[in-house]
Order: sequence, then structure tokens, then C-alpha cells
Amino acid sequence: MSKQDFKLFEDMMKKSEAAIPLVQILDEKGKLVNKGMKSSLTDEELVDLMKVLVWGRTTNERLILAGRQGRIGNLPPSEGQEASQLATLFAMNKTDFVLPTYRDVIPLVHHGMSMKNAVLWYRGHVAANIFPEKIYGLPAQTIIGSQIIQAAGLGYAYRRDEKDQVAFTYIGDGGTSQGDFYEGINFAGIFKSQAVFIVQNNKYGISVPREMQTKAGTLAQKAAAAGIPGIQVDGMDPLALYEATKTAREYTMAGNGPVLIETLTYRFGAHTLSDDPKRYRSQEEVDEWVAKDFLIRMRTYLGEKGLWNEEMEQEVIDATTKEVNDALDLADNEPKMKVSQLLKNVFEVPTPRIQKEIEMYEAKEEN
Ligand SMILES: Cc1ncc(C[n+]2csc(CCOP(=O)(O)OP(=O)(O)O)c2C)c(N)n1
Repeated sequence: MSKQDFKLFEDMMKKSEAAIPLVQILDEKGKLVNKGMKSSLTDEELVDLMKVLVWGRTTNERLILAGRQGRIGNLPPSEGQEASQLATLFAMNKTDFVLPTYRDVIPLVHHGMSMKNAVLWYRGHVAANIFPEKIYGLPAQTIIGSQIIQAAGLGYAYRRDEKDQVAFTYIGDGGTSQGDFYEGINFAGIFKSQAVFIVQNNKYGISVPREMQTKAGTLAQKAAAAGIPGIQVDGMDPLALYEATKTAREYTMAGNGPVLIETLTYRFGAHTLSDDPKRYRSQEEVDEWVAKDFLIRMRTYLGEKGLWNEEMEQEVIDATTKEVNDALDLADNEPKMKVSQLLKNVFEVPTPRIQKEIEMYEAKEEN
């Protein structure tokens, strides 16, 4: 084999990574750069989006505090990722179907689940997964990657039945190494599922850096193998996240099949409250990302337009703090979960073995 052959391979690799567009509208200084797309949001929508983002951040902060007080079981916080979660969701309709991961419980609340159910979910309570209200979404998925398969199937059904609905799902960078991810996007590509896949690249799968688990230069380029568009978006830029997702929604609704969006974001805090991120990443790296915080650039941009000020932000913070505190109290009043309840939720009709276990636990449980 000659070096000439190597060059062919190397050129191919460079081209596949270089072909991925990066969308950015608002830069770190709060200035419009309009790289790839332009913002279509009205002043009123900009304010609404900012309120949602501040709500998301405050919810995270209040829940982390509750976790430290022992009022939450296990919390995978999403501080830093709220724009990636909520500015994308902001581009969806209320009747679009959201398939979240364990890190995306806050967006699920934005989409209609009660804050009380969110608290119950973090406590591992079965009642969290019973939606009394009409919510277009599934309970948060802990099995990495399986929601991609579900979104592919649901998106296929939406297109087949000519629904004005889109299956909208999130996955982490680590999740894109899972077989379900590849199978799901492949199916979605060939069956033109009405779906949008948001890959939240927060740089780590627990403690494993993204570079250590996939040789792919970008995660967006994985879409090419499924024959679907894949783009990267600045995950700290709410305007770019909104615009890219809105365009992806329109693209898939026009019958073109799904879109994959890789958001370049960062988890400011721990993987869960039982994780110590200092063991696998430097403070310099964290500081670098905290300086990119979308709230800083949005405050500047909206402030200069005369649309946002400290009082407005404080109002959202106060209302959200009350919302989370009330939810914690409501969750405290929920009857304690029984093992039999959990077992009854495994299958609609329990297997003989599970039925036996249900009876065994029911005989022991107090009513
Ligand atoms: C099928 C499966 N394998 C392993 C795990 C254990 N696990 C929990 S979180 C996690 C890391 C996932 O990282 P990523 O997809 O990047 O999402 P993030 O936590 O950063 O949001 C793993 C491997 C799991 N929940 N499911």
C-alpha cells in the first residue's frame, strides 16, 4: 500500500468533519453574528424565551439545594444545559411529543408535567410516571438510547397518519455510542419519521470525556450514515438553538424525514448529586464554560434592546422558587410507595412470577 492510499482516507475524514455546519446567532458577548441562520423571534417572544430560561436555571438551583437537604433522592442536574433543553423545546408545539432522558425532567415540566411529579420522579416514586393531565410526552428515560427507537417509531406513525405532530427527543453525547441510537436514526431515515433528535453534547458521559468514547470528530456527522441532515449548534446560544430546531421541525413536517441537531453545551455541575466532577475535569475548563453561560449573553442582548432588567429576572426567580417549594411540599404529602405498586406497573398483565411477588408483598404491606 502506498502513502497515496493513506491520503485518500485522511482527506475523506477531514471532509466529513468539515462538512458539518455550526449555527450561531448570538455570540458570547451578546452580539448578533448570524452564522448559518438569523433570528426570527419577536421582542415579545424573546422575553418569553428569557423567562423560560431563567425558570429553568432557578428550578435547577432550587432542586440542587433540596437534594443537599435530603429532600430529593437522586438528581441529575442540568445547570448549563437549560438553553439546549428549553430553547429547542420552545420551537416545538404543545402537541409535539417529547421523549426525554433523566437529565431532561425540567423540559418535561415545561411541556406539561407537574413540578410535583418531577420531584416524585427524582425520589423514584412510581406516581411520577402516571400523568393525570394530557401530556404529549413519556416519563424520563434512564435506559440510555432507547428513546431514540421510540421517537423513530412514533415519528413514522405521525408521518403515516398525516399528523401535525413531531417526535422530539434528547440524548447525551455518550448515548450516541449506543446501538439503539444507530438503529433508531437509521429507521427514522428510511421511513422518513417526523422526528427531531437533539444530541446534547455536554462533553462527558458521567466521567468519560467525549473524545475517549468515539473517534467521530463531531456527533452530528453520525447522521450522514443514516442519510439524514446533522448540524452543530452553539448550545449556549438560545437564539441559534431555537432557530435550528424550528427549521428542523418545518423540514420534517414537509415530509423530508428527521433532523439531528448536536448542541455544544456543558453540564456546570455534577453528573448526579452522588458524583464528584473534580475527579475528572479541571476548574479551568468549568470556568471557561461558565463564562459562556447563555444567561450572560441574553441579559446583554435583551438589556441593550430595553427588553430585560434585574427586576424582571427577580420576579421570575421568586415565582419559580415558590413553585418548586410548593411542589416539594406536595410531594411530601404523597403516600409512600409500596413495592407491590412498583411490581404492578411492570406489565399490564403481570407474569405468574411477578403476580406471586405482588401477593407476597401485599401480605406484608400496611395499608
Ligand atoms: C443502557 C444503559 N447503559 C448504561 C447506563 C449507565 N449510565 C447512566 S448515565 C450514563 C452516561 C450517559 O452519558 P450521556 O449520554 O453523555 O448523557 P449525560 O448523562 O451527559 O446527560 C451511563 C453510561 C444506563 N443508564 N443505561
